[in-house]
Amino acid sequence: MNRWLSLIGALFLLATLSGSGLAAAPDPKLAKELHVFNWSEYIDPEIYRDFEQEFGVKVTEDTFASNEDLLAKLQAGATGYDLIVPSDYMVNVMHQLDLLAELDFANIPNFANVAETFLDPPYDPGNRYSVPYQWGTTGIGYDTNFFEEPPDSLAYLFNPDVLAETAGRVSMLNDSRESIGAALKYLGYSVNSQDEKELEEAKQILIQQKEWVTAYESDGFEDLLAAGEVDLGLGWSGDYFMAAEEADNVWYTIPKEGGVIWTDNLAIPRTAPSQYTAEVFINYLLRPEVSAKVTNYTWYGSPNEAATEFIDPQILEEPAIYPPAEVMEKLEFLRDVGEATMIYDRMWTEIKLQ
Ligand code: SPD
Repeated sequence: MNRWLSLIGALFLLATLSGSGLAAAPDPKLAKELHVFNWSEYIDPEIYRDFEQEFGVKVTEDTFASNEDLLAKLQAGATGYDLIVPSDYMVNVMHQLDLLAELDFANIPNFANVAETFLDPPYDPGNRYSVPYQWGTTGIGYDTNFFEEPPDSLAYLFNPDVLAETAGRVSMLNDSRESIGAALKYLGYSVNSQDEKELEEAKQILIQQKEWVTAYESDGFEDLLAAGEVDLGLGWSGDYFMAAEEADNVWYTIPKEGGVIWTDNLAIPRTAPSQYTAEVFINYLLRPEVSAKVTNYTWYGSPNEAATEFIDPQILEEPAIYPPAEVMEKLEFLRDVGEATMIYDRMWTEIKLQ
């Protein structure tokens, strides 16, 4: 009798556990480890730990500071990464170079949560190689102790008279496309110009600006501002807003001339050791609560529509994070500039060596 009671008890316990999801059988197709190559400070580290707990997959992360660094690393033969985070134009570049794996959306059903505006982007028609992760803008971070009014024009970064007047110490992104793009925009040109004359003008503007530039920095530019080491800088919206959570002298504005808007994406290198595990992780990141957790940490926009109700209202209501239509109209996506990429790279080296 006692044996029967224990057996019934055990069966009851098993049924309860599986009903609560706790006893889900481990998926034998999952790898033990997942290697992510990401921008720094671009995910709440708790998300890696939560995924590890639920799926039994240990996630390790390396970081890069620009799309060009990411590309160089893959081209140099780094084959250990399962998941990478290229921006829009870089998805296109990498696909052309046959560096990306085609995604199996049967493993990513939560892709249905992505807002329609982010589907079928020009850099990846049909989303065959990429899933949008976060989006944001490139603009001006500034020290509110130094500027009473927001320095809301690219003239604050590039016009020598304005710079002389404010005597601002400036940091610029160590990123050829972004910094040259900002100079092009200041001159009234497209951030994707392939015109050699326009590019030469932008180069001269960036050389002239060097008198005020104290750092070319893409990783930690917000810390320079928070520490009072620079007075303003060109940088990415969310990084400045993250710093503003701790440092009340930091704020961010989108220049009135406009600037760059971008979408960073989840993609899988063709050489990934475990494509399936990476797809399961992408699907996990697309859960509404998890996508919202990313945005509540990074202060960047989420392409996940189903996540909106879980995002901190302070983020949703901040016009420099979710800009109104009239500001959006002035923003431009960086595009693959094809052979002109070589001109951008050469110019960037020359500017920094001057
Ligand atoms: N700290 C994460 C920053 C991510 C920025 N990605 C922007 C790329 C725009 N070209």
